Amino acid sequence: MAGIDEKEGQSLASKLCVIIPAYNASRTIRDVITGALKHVPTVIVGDDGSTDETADIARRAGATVIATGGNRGKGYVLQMLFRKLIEDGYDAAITIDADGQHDTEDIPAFIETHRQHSHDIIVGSRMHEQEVIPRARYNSMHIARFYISLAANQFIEDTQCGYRLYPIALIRNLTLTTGKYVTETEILIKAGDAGAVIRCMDVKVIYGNSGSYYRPVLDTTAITAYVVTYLIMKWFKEAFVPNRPFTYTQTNIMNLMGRNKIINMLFQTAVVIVSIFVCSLYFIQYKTMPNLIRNNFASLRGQEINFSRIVLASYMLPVVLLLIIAEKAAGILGFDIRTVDGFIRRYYPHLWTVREVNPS
Ligand SMILES: Nc1nc2c(ncn2[C@@H]2O[C@H](COP(=O)(O)OP(=O)(O)O)[C@@H](O)[C@H]2O)c(=O)[nH]1
Ligand SMILES: [Mg+2]
Repeated sequence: MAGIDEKEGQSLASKLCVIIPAYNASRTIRDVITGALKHVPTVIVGDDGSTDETADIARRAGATVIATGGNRGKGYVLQMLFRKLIEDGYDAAITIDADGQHDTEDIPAFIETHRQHSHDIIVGSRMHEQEVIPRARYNSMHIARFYISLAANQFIEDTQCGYRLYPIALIRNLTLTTGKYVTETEILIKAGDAGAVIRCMDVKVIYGNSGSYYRPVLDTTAITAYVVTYLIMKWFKEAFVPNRPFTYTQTNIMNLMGRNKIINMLFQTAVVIVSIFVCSLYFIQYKTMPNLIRNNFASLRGQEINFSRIVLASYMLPVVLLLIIAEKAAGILGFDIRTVDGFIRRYYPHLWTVREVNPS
C-alpha cells in the first residue's frame, strides 16, 4: 500500500511506537508508559488539557508529551498524534488507553501479528471477557458490532476497544471528520470500506475503579448517528452500482458533510429519522433489482448476510430503546425488570453468521 516504507532488509515494524491519548490519568499513566517502554522504544502521550499531573508524570516516566492545549476529546488527540507520526515517518502505532484498562504485556502479540499482516488494522478484542465487562456496556458492544461490521465490510469481533495497532500508511489515506469517541469507529468503517482487513486479537481487560469519561447517552448517540448515516449512504451507492462492495472515497458524502458541524448534525439527524424506512426500500431493491443491476449490495452478498435479518434487527432497535427507558423508569419506581438484557444477548450476537473471517 502506498506510503509504507518497504526498503530491503528493513522490517516493517522497525518504526513503531505506542501512543496514549490521556485525560486526567495521573493515577495510572506511569505504569502504562513503563510497561509499554519494555516493548517499544518510543511512547508518545497526547495530553488533552489534563488538570492533574498527567503530563509531568508521563515525561518523568520516559514518554514524549504533546499537549492539545485544552480538552478536545479522544478523537482529536488521536488525529493530532497520527499527524505527528506521519511527519516523523512511523510505520505503525499501537494505541493504548491511559487508564490502565489494557495490559501492556499484550504489546508483543500486537507486534507479532503486525509482522505477519503489516497492512492490517489489529484490534484488541474483549468479547471473551463477558464476566468482567459491565452488562449494559457489553450489550451495546454487541449491537454496535453488528452495524459497524456491516459498514466495514467484514465481521469485527470488538469494534469499541481502544487497544489497537494502526498501520500509518492506511491512516494517512483516510480523511477523518469526527471527534471524541466516534473517531475510532470512523477509522474502522472507512478503512474497512476502502478494502483494508481488520483483524481482532484477544486482549486482557481490566475493569478496576478507573471510571470512564464515556457519556453513555451522548457518546452512544453520536456513534449510532454516524454509523447509521454511513450505512444508509454506503448502501445508496451499492443499490445502484453493480459489484461495488467497497464504497469509501475521499469525496465520500460523509467527508463533505463532516466539514461543517451544524450541517453535519442536521444531515445525520435527518438520515437517522428516515433510516428504517429507507432500509426497507433498500430491502425491496435488494430483492427485485438483481436482474437489472447485477450484484447490487455487493458487500452484503459477498458476506452472505441475510438482508431480511438486517431489516428486522433495525426495526427492533427503537423497541429495544423504548424498553430500556421503560425499565429505567420502572427502576426509579422500585421495580427491577430486566428483559432487554437477555434479548440483546440472545439476538444480536447471532445476526452475523461468521464463516471463515479474515483468513490468514
Ligand atoms: N485525550 C483524551 N483522552 C481521553 C479523553 N477522555 C478519555 N480519554 C482517554 O481515552 C481512553 C478511554 O477512555 P475512557 O473514558 O476510559 O473510556 P472507556 O474505557 O471506553 O470507558 C483513556 O485512556 C482516557 O484517558 C479526552 O477527553 N481526551
Ligand atoms: Mg476506560
